[in-house]
Amino acid sequence: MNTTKPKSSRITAGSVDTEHVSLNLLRANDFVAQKIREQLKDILVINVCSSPGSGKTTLMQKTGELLKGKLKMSVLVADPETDRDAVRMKESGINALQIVTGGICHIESQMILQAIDLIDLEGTDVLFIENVGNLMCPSSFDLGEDYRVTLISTTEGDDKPRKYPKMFLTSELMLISKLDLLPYLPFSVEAVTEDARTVNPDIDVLEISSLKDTGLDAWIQWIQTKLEEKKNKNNYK
Ligand SMILES: Nc1nc2c(ncn2[C@@H]2O[C@H](COP(=O)(O)OP(=O)(O)OP(=O)(O)O)[C@@H](O)[C@H]2O)c(=O)[nH]1
Ligand SMILES: [Mg+2]
Repeated sequence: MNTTKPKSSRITAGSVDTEHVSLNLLRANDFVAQKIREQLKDILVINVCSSPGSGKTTLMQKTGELLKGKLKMSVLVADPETDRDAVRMKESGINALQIVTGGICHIESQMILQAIDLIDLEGTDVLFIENVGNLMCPSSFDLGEDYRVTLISTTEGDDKPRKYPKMFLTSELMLISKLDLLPYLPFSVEAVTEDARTVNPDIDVLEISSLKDTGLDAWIQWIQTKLEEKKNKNNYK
């Protein structure tokens, strides 16, 4: 797989590659994303995506609890309306800033560029960006993140990765969330994993339940490993 292309112009089977006959419409977004990457070179940046309600904010709250005393996390969270998610995170003691997109169905890099000037990132080790709940539009927008993590909850059905391939093609990790509901649903962990790996053979997969604290140790370990790798890479530069 060609992983050198910007995520905005990676295509999946069934798409038409118009690269040689049209402009890259997201070039300005990619340019700003690169600026963010340079500005946040000492912070691990993780773009958290999913359908509405798959458990992103609940996972952020749990992650804050589990990282307490180990790493400092901050969150930029976007929703079309309301500051409910930032309020929930602040109530959990997390440094969070709400981006209200005013109806826009995804985050663009210029929103993050402005938001990082408004949030205090002093001492932050990991910056999470909770994207707008949507498996389609956010997939095209590079936000200057190091990693993209997509949640797929057991209530959504196990057939989604190939229906919404770009999200999974551009993610490094798929979190199968709400695992506690598995006994009540016709959802196969094997089927969803196979579907995702058909689109992206390299995608990591973890199974979690934020409600029942299942699989969260592996998630925290994944974050810590990626942070260590980024720090080591910076030291060798
Ligand atoms: N059973 C179960 N429910 C969960 C779990 N995680 C989250 N939920 C519930 O799922 C609902 C949506 O959770 P949120 O964390 O708000 O989901 P979200 O992805 O942030 O939602 P949006 O920001 O609106 O896209 C809430 O009622 C949560 O309590 C889980 O592990 N198990
Ligand atoms: Mg949320």
